[in-house]
Amino acid sequence: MPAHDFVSPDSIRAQFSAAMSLMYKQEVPLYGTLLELVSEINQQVMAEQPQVAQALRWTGEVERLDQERHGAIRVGSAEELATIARLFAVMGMQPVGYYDLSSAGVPVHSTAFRAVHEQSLHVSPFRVFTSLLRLELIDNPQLRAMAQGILAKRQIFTRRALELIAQCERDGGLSAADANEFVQEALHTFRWHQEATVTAEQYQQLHDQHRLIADVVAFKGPHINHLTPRTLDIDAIQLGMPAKGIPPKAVVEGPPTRRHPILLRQTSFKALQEKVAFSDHQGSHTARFGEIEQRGAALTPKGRLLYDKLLDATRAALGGVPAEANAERYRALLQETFAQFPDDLAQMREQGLAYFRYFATDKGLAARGQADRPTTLQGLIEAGHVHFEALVYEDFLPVSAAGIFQSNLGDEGQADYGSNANREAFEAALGLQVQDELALYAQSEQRSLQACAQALGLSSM
Ligand code: OOG
Ligand code: NI
Repeated sequence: MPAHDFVSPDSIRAQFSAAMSLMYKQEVPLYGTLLELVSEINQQVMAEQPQVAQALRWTGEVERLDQERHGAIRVGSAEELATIARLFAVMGMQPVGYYDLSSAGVPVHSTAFRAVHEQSLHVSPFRVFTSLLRLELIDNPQLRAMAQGILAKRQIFTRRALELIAQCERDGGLSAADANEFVQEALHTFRWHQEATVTAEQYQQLHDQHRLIADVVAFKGPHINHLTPRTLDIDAIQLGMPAKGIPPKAVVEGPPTRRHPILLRQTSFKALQEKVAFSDHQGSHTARFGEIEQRGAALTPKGRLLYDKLLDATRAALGGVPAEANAERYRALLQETFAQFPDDLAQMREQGLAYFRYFATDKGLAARGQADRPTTLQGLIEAGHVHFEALVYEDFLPVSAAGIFQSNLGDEGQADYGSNANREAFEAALGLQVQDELALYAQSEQRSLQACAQALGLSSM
């Protein structure tokens, strides 16, 4: 088939993201309710805060907002992870970043599969936080062997999905008909299966070691455990959830409320109790939950260092884990500590704290031929020839992710695995190196500077 008859990976991803959302709405009806709330709040923000709406129009995010979401899965073996990477590659999703969750008492390490170029992200920003279970952190050798044995027997991909992945790798793409079929086949991997692959007693043993281990090992596949829409005002969501019958977790993870949001703020609601058919009798399992997020500026290494420092200082001042009892104090401490992080785009830019996108303004375009116009970036900005907006953060935060895991695993989910980051082992399992998210933001910023210079007829700025 000639290459021009292939559908773009970006459109396969957009299609898959929509199909996944539809499936999850059927599986977890509260997700549908949440989508309604998010849509109401987003419309309200767009109407009442024209500066927010205007910024989203500059960056084009306004067009991707309604379909923006991330999901999360947990796989059990290196083979599963490597094949998931091939499946996501068909949709133009690559592994970005390494997250160690062992230091937070969760025996997994993770990456985010997502598109990497701003044009692709514009078509579909769909991302999947993907965790690999670390059986090597389980100290009970019998249990480890049992888990390995169970995982070795399962096949989480349909035969047809595997064929289409191989075909895409061989030919360099998929036709529209094959892409449709691929989306349907790939969905099966992420579906909830009521039938467990283990006996009730095996489930209990796995569960006693860590609830997450049971969630990964006892089922036929890596069911999607949440799907997260993007809101423009997470505080309004947190306040609005109870009235819709959705009980939120105690605190919002991430930075505090700001005029100019940075990184990522997230909240979630508790997992569902679901009926499970073990190979011998009936039981139940809590796996799936809901989550909402608000995205803000991607930070430079300097900005990220400041964020991490201020978050650590807040937690140290709290003297414990944020929970129901100290939620209000945590919120106040966070707000107070983060007063040190400038809440002004121009200052954030001048201090090199965040990445930006640059746009030639009408005034700048009109001044193209003029000999006396400024030629430095700063000069062009001051003259109103160049406009800038923050580059949106496309990734995740390890401390927040740990908070999301914990809030859904319950207190018995706490365990101590020390600090065991092992990026090499993760990449060996993946069969690829994960990309450096900071380099991706820097490249995106650079491309926007070049395009801006070109539009203004300057060789550089
Ligand atoms: C993933 C938790 C992390 C996020 O948004 O930070 C996450 C999981 O529970 O599998 O999804
Ligand atoms: Ni999530």
